[in-house]
Amino acid sequence: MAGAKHKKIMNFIGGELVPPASGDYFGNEDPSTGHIYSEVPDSDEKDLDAAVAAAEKAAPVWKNMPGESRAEIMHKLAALIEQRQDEFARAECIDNGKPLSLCKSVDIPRGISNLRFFADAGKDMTGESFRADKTFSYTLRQPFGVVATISPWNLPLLLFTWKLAPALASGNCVIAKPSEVTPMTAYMLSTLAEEAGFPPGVLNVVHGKGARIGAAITRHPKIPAISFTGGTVTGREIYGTGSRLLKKISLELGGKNPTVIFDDAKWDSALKGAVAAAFTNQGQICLCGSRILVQQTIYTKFRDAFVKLAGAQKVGDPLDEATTQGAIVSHAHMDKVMGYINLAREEGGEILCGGKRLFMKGRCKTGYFIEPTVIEGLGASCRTNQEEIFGPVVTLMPFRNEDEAIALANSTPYGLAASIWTESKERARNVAARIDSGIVWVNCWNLRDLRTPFGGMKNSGVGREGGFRALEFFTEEKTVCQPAV
Ligand code: TXE
Repeated sequence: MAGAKHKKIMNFIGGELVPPASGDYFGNEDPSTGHIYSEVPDSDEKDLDAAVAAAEKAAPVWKNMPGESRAEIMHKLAALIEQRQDEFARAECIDNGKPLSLCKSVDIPRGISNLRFFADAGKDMTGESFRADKTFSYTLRQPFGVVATISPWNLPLLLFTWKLAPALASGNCVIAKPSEVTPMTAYMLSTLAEEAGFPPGVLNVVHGKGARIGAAITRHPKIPAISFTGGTVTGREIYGTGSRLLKKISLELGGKNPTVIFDDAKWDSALKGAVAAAFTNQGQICLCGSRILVQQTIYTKFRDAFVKLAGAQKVGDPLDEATTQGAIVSHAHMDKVMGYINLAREEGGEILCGGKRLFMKGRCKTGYFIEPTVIEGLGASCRTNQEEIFGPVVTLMPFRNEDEAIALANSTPYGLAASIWTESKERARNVAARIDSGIVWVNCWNLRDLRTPFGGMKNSGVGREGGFRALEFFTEEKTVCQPAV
């Protein structure tokens, strides 16, 4: 139970920071110490009803505001966060356990650029026109009014804003639910909304547990569209309930992504790229490359070099700027990841490095750390190679030729991302076309142009986000038809 001395996070409803209607809170841990350091509102239907009522009231104001004015407010919010970048980065680091250096270089700057990008993109939304002998038609893209976003813990502010920004920019009022595991930076953002100029009710943040407030959002009759990022099991549940109620649902789910190394790849960049894809954010990114497929001709050499770099990762206090591997987000998640390492052993895998929970000295001695772990000797169809582990754990598998590489790459129920490393342009084109995933990186990993579509095939999701796709998701298209003159 959370103690009274901890900082209380508040919901943000109708322009006010408010406690949950029930008065109930639960504890929020710093995973690098395992200590509770703040309290999270355990919101329920009452809080959601209040948020929906506030959003409905604000909907005409926000919808009818000129796009330029909406963009100005969003830019102001981005600037306010930017002025407090260090504070946000430190808060994200403590809340999630990820290295401070990563929060400073990726999470917070990308959160800010999400707001800026969609503020501007919202102004460029256009319709189409059709002229025929007897008709002239054109389309309008109009906001739903009230929409919801549900986001996960792995990139808290980044994914919170990735959904919130297009929803707002396209003229909707939003009920945003951040992960209960990492609510802090979404809360901090909400404290700046009034100063940024958001009319009360346009942006509402309700905190709490997925099974309670998340499920309430999914079944709420006045929320016609929900954008979700999280686990595949949760996504399936939201899709089930939401689709029965004929809601529009966007799902960005898990991955089991291949990193494919051909023997003509540039050695250093392929090696470093594979390590970054494996272990960035302790492997807790849906885009991480957790299955490393290496052409047989270079397999042994690559394996040895990869294991050396994995072993050289600096696991430690996330607040230490030299740390490259921070804490795993929660005790429960650490147990899940350790469970998979044990499963890999049972399935006959050989642990080449790592494989254990790490106990730090000093401030982080009770924190949740796992050694970067590399496994070989497992077949493509075992559970270790089929299920999303979402931790600093990768497997290595050899392949002989392009066909075998593609078969292995496509051998899981997921299809989110892949990276391929080769100096042959023809091979890159060929393989990219045949891999079943929403994005294929060639000789790079995790580079993003925010205008491009983003999402997964198979169990990795439904629909595409990014650029105009996200703005389209949050709007209804209307055709206006009149006699041609
Ligand atoms: O995510 P959840 P969890 C994967 C990863 C991880 C697994 C489970 O493999 O081990 O998912 O993680 C809200 N109705 N990813 O359990 O539960 C929840 O409160 C409505 C992949 O932490 O999917 C949070 O805000 N909402 C991933 C959000 O859903 C519900 C990122 C995500 O939580 C709900 C995170 C419900 N019934 C985990 N239950 C990625 N693709 O980036 C939960 N939520």
